[in-house]
Amino acid sequence: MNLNFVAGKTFETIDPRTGETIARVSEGDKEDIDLAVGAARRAFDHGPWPRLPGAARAKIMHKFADLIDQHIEELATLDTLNAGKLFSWGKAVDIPSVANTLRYFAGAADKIHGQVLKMSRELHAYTLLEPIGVVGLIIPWNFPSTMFFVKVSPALAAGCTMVVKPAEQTPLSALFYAHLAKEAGIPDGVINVVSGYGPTAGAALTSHMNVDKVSFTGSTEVGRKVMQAAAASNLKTVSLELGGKSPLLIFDDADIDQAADLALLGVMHNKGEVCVAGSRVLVQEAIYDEFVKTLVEKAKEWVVGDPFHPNSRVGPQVNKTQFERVLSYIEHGKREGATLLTGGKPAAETGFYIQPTVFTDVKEDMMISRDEIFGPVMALMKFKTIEEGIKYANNTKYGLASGIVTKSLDIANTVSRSIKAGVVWINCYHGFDIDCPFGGYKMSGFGKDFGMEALHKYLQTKAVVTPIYNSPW
Ligand code: TXE
Repeated sequence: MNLNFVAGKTFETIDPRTGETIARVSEGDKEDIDLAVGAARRAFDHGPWPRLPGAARAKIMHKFADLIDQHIEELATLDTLNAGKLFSWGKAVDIPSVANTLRYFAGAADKIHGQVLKMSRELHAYTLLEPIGVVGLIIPWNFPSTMFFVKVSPALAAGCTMVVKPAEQTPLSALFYAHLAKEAGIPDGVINVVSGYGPTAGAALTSHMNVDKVSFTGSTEVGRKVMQAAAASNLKTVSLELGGKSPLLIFDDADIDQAADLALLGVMHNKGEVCVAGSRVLVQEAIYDEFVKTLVEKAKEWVVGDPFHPNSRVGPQVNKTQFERVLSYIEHGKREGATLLTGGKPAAETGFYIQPTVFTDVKEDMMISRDEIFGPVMALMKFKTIEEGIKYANNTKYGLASGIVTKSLDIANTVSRSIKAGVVWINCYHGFDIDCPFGGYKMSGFGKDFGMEALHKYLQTKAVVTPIYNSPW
């Protein structure tokens, strides 16, 4: 952890409950990224981490996970203070899960091996899976802890060294994790955290000649810049987890109570600041009116309030920019002719709270149906046939997630094969597990986080070939 960056500059980080500054954080820039990449390079080329037996790396990762378990309350507090996330959820789910993410990948660290190949010529060959090298990990602000470990854990297990750039809105927990990494015995230079802004520190990482891979989570616009920077520098490999406008399809045979609960969970969870938010809810016409009635009633259960309060279900948007952005989408929705069923306004005098908002009469070409809003805003649409539902669901440039609510196995199987998205949740939503690959289709990006596919993003394959029987090859 380096709290004293080269230029000695700092930036403010705020509490979205009040908009007030809670800390000043060192602002890393290009020079600091250079130093961090240099440290990671030395640790990769000469240090112990990539050379340790997998079991030894795993042991240290387990210690890291145990330390997180010992600090659950502090870490959940930091993410609540800095990102407005629900404290009860952080304490019960987010922070314990990041410790388990480390343990999951620690379990893989000593099982990384290649294959013996069945060659068609008189050659003996096998593959080695080697760590890809120095990786740049760019983290978003909506899940500061989860996304930190979704990227750091497989990279550690693979034997990579890394430079992590947390989002400028939410640097606090990442700095705490850097401290715990040291305490756990992760050798110097393996995890380098540089807090700073995207266009400076982030861009320096993506265009650095000594970084071998960048794993990015953020907006589709910046994802494009990341690829351009990689192409223009050393052709480093890139994986991108970007935005979404995910559909939840509710069919005529659905249990209406369950469907309304899932629809609200899909888009209100984490105040809608979720890349997989089920922000387009498509309901088959026979149950539409009854569904809407139930939904509006149940929306009242999504209580907006201080994220430290146990009764709150919707905290504040992360900052003023996001707050204003969401409100401006709501205004667009009204102007475009959608009907506001509930919500639509700020929910408090201070802080960045927004009422859970539901629009109906939404048309496919409206902005609120096309753009990722990243707030507690649902766009409701009606469809007639299964084919029409599938067509609406796929009418988006994104393809991150989707959901289906039905009792029919036939519908579930047919529709899940027709939707162009990286995950289909049937009769559930946000059904995440670290063992389940997660990542987008289309402009939601490529390369999976979670699951063993994530480990392979941080590995590369080398073929080793030797002749047999005095073969001339
Ligand atoms: O994202 P950015 P923003 C979407 C969501 C949100 C919108 C804007 O719709 O409303 O993006 O959010 C770093 N080179 N998502 O502007 O800028 C930045 O510092 C390298 C969806 O905050 O993409 C931060 O660490 N890095 C998303 C990270 O990128 C750069 C989560 C994300 O910030 C950079 C976040 C650059 N030129 C926003 N510019 C998801 N998929 O979950 C910025 N960054």
